[in-house]
Amino acid sequence: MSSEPQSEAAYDRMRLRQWSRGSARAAGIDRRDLLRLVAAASLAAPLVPAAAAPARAAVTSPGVVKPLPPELFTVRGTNAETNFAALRDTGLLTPADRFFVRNHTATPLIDPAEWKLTVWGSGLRGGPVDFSYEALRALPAVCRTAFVECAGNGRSLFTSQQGRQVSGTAWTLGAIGTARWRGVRLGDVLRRAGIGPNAVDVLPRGLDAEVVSDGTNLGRVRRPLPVAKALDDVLLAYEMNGEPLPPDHGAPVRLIVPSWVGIANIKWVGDIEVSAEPLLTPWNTGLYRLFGPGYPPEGSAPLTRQTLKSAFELPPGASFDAGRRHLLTGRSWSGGAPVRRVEVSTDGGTVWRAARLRDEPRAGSWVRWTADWVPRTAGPGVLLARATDRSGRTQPATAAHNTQGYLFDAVVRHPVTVV
Ligand SMILES: Nc1nc2c(c(=O)[nH]1)N[C@H]1C(S)=C(S)[C@@H](COP(=O)(O)O)O[C@H]1N2
Ligand SMILES: [Mo]
Repeated sequence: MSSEPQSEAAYDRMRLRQWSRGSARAAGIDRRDLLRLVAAASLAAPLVPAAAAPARAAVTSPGVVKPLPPELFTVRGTNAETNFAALRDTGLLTPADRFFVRNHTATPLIDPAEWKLTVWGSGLRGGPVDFSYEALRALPAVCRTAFVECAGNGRSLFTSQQGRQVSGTAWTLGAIGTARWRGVRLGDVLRRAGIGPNAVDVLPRGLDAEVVSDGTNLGRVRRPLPVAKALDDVLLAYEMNGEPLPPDHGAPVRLIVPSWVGIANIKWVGDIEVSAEPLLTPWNTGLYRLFGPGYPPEGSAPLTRQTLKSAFELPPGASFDAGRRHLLTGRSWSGGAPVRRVEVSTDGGTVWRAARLRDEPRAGSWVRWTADWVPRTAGPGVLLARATDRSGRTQPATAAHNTQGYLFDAVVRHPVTVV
């Protein structure tokens, strides 16, 4: 990979130096509003305590088009979390009917015939270039299996497992899905648009409504990508699992940024600014950085790769018959490297044994695994799964706290009942 987190951190320090000298640009937002967001992000006091927003089944969400039956989804505001138990009978790929939805506002309905993508900015050799849907589909197509996972996936575990307050959507572990994406390389489009050697940031922007947060208009959803990542493995995708993209997942065209935080995967993309100067938006300043004690006042570098997690394909509190053999199933994934090993504990974390991996581990994807279990005694129990990836990272016992609850990576204690 050409863009490691270290180089992104170094790049971000440069971007922030330029910002303080006035040479990094606040793209589409008032500079004072941006500074206010950064200040608010470092406050430990949560805007929406996860504990005050318990998991609650609902059938509709304002702004999600597809049906959200409670056996498949838990609705959280404008978002829908996949119930992990609903993945048990699915393959490696997550069917669109059970793929989580994270909407800042609402799903727009866009006619591909009316749609176009405009590429523009100071990092191009010439003026703006438009691509129709037809023109994009006529470019060489590539396919890739990749997960999309919200940076805040697992956030509620900071509260339920570690007793800490965090702000944001109270996801459990279901803000992730894996699909086979088909589209064109972003790099091909940028080269056709005439990207120049001075380009440093690439800023895709969604066509969904402007986001208003605490009375501040943040503008439309947009987050700069360093040019090195944009030219590496990023897709402009128009198909998901062999079908045209569904409305909720970005139709007609979205970005797929393998292994990176979900916010990088801009849906309903309408324009892409290619900039010769570093860009700052709410989504790489006050949001999607780590804030709190131990982090600088402006937060960590913007988040890039996802972390390491595991989940059982079981509802919370699932019940098992004592003395019978059960097949436990689950999935593990990492944005850092392919998963190498998964271990399971059925006694609260004393004894660990290897789970059987059902997939060839691949970067940017998850692996399914199984383990047998014969519970002996009736009563409450806890199941644990712990993954290690090829970079050598193993899920820790506790996750490092940050005010917005990003990148939860600790081993999750899954409650069960033996009857
Ligand atoms: N235009 C636009 N793109 C967006 C978002 C959004 O609200 N608007 N949400 C982002 C976030 S935070 C995530 S986690 C992913 C979720 O993708 P999905 O809804 O297809 O699962 O989309 C990202 N892209
Ligand atoms: Mo997200």
